[in-house]
Amino acid sequence: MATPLEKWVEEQAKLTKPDEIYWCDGSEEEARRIVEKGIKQEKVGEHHIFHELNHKTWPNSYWHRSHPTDVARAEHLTYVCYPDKDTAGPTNNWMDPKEAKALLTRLSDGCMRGRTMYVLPYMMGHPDSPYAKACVQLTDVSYVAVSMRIMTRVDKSVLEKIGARDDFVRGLHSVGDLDPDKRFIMHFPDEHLVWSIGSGYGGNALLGKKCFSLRIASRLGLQEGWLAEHMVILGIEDPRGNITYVTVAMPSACGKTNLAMLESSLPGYKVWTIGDDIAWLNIGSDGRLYAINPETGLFGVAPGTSMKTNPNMLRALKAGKFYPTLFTNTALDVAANEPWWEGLNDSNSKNLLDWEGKPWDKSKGAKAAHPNSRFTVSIYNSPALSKEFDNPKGVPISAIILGGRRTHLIPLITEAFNWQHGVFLGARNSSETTAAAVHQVGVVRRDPMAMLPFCGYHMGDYFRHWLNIGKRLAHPPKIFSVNWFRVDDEGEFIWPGFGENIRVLKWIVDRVNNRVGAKETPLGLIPELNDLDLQGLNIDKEKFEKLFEIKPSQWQEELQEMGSFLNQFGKRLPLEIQQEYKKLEGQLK
Ligand code: GTP
Ligand code: SPV
Ligand code: MN
Repeated sequence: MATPLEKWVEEQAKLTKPDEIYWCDGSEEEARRIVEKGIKQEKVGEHHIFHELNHKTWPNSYWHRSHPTDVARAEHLTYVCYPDKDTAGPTNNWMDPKEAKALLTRLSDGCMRGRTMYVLPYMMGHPDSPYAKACVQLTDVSYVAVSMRIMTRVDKSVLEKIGARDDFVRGLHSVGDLDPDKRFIMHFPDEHLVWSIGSGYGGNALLGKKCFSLRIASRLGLQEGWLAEHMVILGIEDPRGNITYVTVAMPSACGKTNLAMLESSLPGYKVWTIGDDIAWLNIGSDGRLYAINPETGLFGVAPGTSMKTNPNMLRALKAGKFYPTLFTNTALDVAANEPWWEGLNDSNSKNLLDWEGKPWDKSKGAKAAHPNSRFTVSIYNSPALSKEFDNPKGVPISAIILGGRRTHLIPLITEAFNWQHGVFLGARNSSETTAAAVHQVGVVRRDPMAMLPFCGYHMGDYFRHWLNIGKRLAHPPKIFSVNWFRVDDEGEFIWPGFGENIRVLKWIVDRVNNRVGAKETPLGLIPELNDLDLQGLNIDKEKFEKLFEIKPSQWQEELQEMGSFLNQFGKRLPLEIQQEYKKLEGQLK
């Protein structure tokens, strides 16, 4: 008798009609064969899926260009499908599940003709972890198949784990004909199903990532009493050798990967990587919050990454330990056969192909690499990988940090007065939009807990869930907000960022360990001037003070926007959040 998994694969094949079905085992040898196929046979439009880069300088690395209309997450084409719209809430696109499936069935009929259907059994989380989930993704493109091997634990042993069970997580993915009018990323949380067609890019196509591990997992977390968050997990080692574990939520392209890989500028301090994008947070039997990273790879923004800003990332990209490393929509230095992007170095090469594969003419002013060009590399290639990475229990979290990209208003660092106030800090989080999703870049939008595009259900219920988790914690983490992006009158970033962010992390570690006091402001607690270690940093006092400036007159518009954003959650907005809002409004009058 066929198992539920076999039956499901057969049904999807009947609909999508691939030429062949290939069950992946997750081995390196297999990945090499799939990459080879992407170099020689498979295409995106006119060009092949992969181009082999110079393996002397960039070991095991390949260049990939996606379709020019398909370079970022498509939030406007992303839906969550519950029988009733209210469960999705006002911040998600919604479609009735029956209607959505009818539409997708029409679009998927024969969509894999002429192609191979790869069956990818994979785990999100370490297989021994009680929090891990067994999943299967189907895809018809080699780029997605090998990306999944980097980003998740693809392994044939997952098939044994699933066995005759029916509760595995399902993902059906096809690039279709890459027509943006036929592109949809649909979620059916009640069935643990993601169905995505028409895109081969990142979060639209690697269904274990944003689709399952955030949108659907956040819903599971609500039902089961845990949190799925858009967060980095890192360990901060201090000169005494103690390691403090923290998570950091920031919207897309706001610095999570950079924080996860941070090389400290302060002697004696070191950052250990556990995750750069997603954290699953569970309450341990000791009443503390424990975090695991369900992923095994880094899918990071290339532009701005250099030996100066993020040396550990460059080391990981050149390690070549785990096969393969991918570069998507960067430029190509033809003579050296190496990837290139703005900020990597001052390339003098006259022979660059841009991300669309066209000869690059610097004088025309266009960027050579797409602003959302990325690398995909195994976390096991990171020179700073924490020894706790594979710990099935996860690591105990002492601080939760929330951040965004704000050129004005938001201080460098603020500490919440308590958990409830911290949830409010998260609820009022906002950021200037980036190229990580298809939309206008650089406009301020509200982005609670950096989860606006990823919370798979009503955000009013989500805030309530956070408040409830806090009540269940005997030792709740302290909550902080950070902003590296405040600018001076000339529009230049005041804070040097990157490796210097360790100074802010150090203050957080000191606060968590009750080593320093803090100053009260209407927004929360901020450092006493002498407690933020600025030794060796060339920053003038006036500018430094601007990083903490709070002018009530400048806050009125912000308060209004915050208020109307929160109001849309209606009766589902917890009273506690309304009270915190009122308090802040009163203090900034
Ligand atoms: P996703 O993978 O989209 O979720 O994004 P992320 O939050 O991991 O973003 P990432 O670390 O890849 O950084 C995005 C951009 O922000 C890159 O261009 C970085 O160079 C830049 N960046 C990161 N940290 C800092 C910082 O401390 N200061 C400044 N000015 N820029 C930064
Ligand atoms: C993000 O956009 O937040 C990312 C990249 O981390 S993607 O995988 O495309 O979601
Ligand atoms: Mn992300």
